[in-house]
Amino acid sequence: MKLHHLYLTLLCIVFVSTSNISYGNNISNEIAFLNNDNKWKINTENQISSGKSLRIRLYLEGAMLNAPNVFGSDGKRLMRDDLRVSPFTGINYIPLTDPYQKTIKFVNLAVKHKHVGVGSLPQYSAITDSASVFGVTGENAIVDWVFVEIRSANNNKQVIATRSGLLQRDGHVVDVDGVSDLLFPDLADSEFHVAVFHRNHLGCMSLPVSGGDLIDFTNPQTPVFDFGSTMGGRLNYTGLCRKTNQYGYAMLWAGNFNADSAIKFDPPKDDHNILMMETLGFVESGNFSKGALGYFQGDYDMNSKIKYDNPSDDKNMLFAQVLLYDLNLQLLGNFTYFIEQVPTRNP
Ligand SMILES: [Ca+2]
Ligand SMILES: [Ca+2]
Ligand SMILES: [Ca+2]
Repeated sequence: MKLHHLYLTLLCIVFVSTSNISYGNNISNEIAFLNNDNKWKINTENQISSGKSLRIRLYLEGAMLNAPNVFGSDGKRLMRDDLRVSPFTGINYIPLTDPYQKTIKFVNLAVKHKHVGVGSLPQYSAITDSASVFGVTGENAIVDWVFVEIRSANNNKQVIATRSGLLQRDGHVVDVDGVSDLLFPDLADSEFHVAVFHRNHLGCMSLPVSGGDLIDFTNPQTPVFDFGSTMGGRLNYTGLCRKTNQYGYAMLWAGNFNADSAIKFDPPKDDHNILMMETLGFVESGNFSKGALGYFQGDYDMNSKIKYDNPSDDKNMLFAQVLLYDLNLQLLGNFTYFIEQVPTRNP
């Protein structure tokens, strides 16, 4: 074979093999493609037309507990950011990568928070410039990671896109750069539900929105889904998607340590057990009242410490949450109907 024939043959092989690579799969044909190094890249030209950046705002009850008299530029109270700067050590305990794809201590967060589409890709799952993201103080300082699902407007059990984002002290949910609105590169629908979740709180879902306006879960007037009286018996969940605090803010319910869809104190599948396991695993034995510092599921008030024994312990906060729940009229410690007001998603 002559040399230029060999060259042409090689060229053909290269051409055929590259044309066989699936550029993007069906998830996101127009916006993501496999680069030569086999890493996903986003085509920024198409990103603008096919994706959506959403403005979402929410409060977590745990981070709002005992929040100081510090207010954002719009006059609303800021959550504490004790996981970013521990009041005990000054250390940041917030992970640099999406915790919803991992097991945190004893709880596999990926069981409930399953990514679809491009949501789990590395560029959407990692904080690359941690010094700048975690260096921000004030209203835009980072509180923790949250998980956001986009659900079909026609079928509120169907998840069509997901992202993990960062929560700022003023409640804004931002991208992994700590600043931008949360981008859903593969969201093409014009109407959808937005469901927000946190690893130790109960989630909440909006009614259908177009994404043009702020989706403000901190405002009790924002229309959200609840089961109403469809669960039968005397249970009426109307208005119980979120908890409203003394300042009139709506917040996600704290105490869901095992990251399922209910808040429970007594077995089985109770949240109390997670705090016990974390305590046994991480607190110096015989010194339960000292607690342990870090990024824990049983940290009800998100103060960077799990504490089992009195005083100001996470166990009693959980117990009080269950006892004082609006529908727990008999103040039962083993109340089992404290459930997340979000329909169970399709697998
Ligand atoms: Ca903000
Ligand atoms: Ca739970
Ligand atoms: Ca705590």
